[in-house]
Amino acid sequence: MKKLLSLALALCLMLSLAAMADTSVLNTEAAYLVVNTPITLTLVGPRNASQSDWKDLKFFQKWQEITGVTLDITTYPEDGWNVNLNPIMTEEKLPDIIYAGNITAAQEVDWGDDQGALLPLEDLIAKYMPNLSALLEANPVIRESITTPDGHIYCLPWINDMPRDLVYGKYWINNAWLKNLGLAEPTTVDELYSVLKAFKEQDANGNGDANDEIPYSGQKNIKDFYRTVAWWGKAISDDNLLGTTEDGQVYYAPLTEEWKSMVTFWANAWKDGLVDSQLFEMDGAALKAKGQAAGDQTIGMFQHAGAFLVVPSEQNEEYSIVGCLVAKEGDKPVWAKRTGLSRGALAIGETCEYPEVVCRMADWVYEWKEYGGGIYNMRGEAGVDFYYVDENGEQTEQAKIDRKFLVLEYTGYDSFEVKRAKALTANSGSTTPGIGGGTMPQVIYPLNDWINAEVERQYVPYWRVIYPDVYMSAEDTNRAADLKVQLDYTVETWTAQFITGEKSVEADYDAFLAEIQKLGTEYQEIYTRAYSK
Ligand SMILES: [Ca+2]
Repeated sequence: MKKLLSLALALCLMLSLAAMADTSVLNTEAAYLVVNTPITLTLVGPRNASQSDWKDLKFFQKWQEITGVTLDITTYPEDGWNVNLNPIMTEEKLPDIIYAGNITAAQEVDWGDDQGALLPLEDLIAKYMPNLSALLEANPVIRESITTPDGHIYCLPWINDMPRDLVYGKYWINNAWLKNLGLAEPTTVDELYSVLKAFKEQDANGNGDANDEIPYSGQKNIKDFYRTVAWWGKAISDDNLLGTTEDGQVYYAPLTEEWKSMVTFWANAWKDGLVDSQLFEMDGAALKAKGQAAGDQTIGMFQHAGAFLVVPSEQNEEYSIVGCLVAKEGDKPVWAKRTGLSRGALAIGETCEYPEVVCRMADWVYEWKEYGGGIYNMRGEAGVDFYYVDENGEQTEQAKIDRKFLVLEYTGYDSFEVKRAKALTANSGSTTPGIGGGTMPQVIYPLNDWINAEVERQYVPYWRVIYPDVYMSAEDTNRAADLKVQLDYTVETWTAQFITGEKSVEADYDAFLAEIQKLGTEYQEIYTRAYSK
């Protein structure tokens, strides 16, 4: 027993010595200054053509200043970046930091799990990155989405938590017309159908002409139709038309019965004149021209990021988001949520001598309140590149404390985005590590407040990450990409033809299913395999 105890003591001593040795360069006391003795780290990344030399950007200068680390920065043109990166990753001495490198999931698996050229970061994150750790703790789906099949994290992500950016589509309906006609907001697909019919038949804009209303308009974007399959319970990711049921079954939506319901709904709406007959010839500019045409408003409903991007600004709040409809009362509403992640934003080469220092440095950009790194990465320096203001746009002392809204300062530049790229940060044009979005102080822009409020009201209560970011083998990645090209084309062609009546849902739907059955099933199987890993 005594022997065991002393062994345990000796082990403890060894462990604490190891921990001390491990952190001898790292200053764990200071918030900013992370090294006790000056060190130099190499950093490589792809420079976007819009950006100045990275060494001249304020972010990199500040990063070095507050950490005491000198960065030896080498950038390559973004075009052809991989041609440069691939040989770099086979060198004996790897770069310490690969920054904004768009490292793909397949590269992570290859260079991380298979070749060991990238350093596994999960233990370092737990130990040295309290800000990122807190985010991963609060959002397990982020951790899942950045963990490779072998259970390692090789790359830090960019995390966008702005709710309005996390939904794929926003369907705006004219609430002034609803009021004019004494109609309630629709909650089922049948109610929506009745509303659209009333818009068409009952002079919804009240100008005495019962024929100038377009119940549903839009631009030529087939996904605006696809996405509404969520109203029948099968929400999808825009990118691959995949989703998961609550018990974790992966589906490729065009193979489901709900897809047929969605197609039937819009085919009927088209036949009844409820959909803009010019929709498939219109681009975004044409839709906007229609929404902003002089005279009475003629559009009842449309899909867009914000109503004011189509209709005049003063009508912005006359359009509400159509809620997560259900096929029949009592069904559970669902809407697809993005993970908000861009993976592959920062990795550490396996030969890096000071990975704990890199992690401590990188943790700066996952927080903005105490240390300001998250906002510095996006907006530059408070009081110089932007000013905190109250909700009225006034610079007050209280606004500096509240840090809710800001105005941007870009004197001498065409826009703040140009200033970001030329003077401030690689975050303009590149996917850097860090956070952006909902928890950050907002650029004051009242028109967006309405979008935010409506997204909170109509989508947030029902949304779910419908298909997370996954890792696949190179073979599966290639096969899935091939299948996607064929499936996307076939599904789009048939769906558009069903909607516009060129093909009959009753007579031709089985032929459509037969055409996608084999490839669609294989596609679904690949993603089921990736999801269950
Ligand atoms: Ca009218």
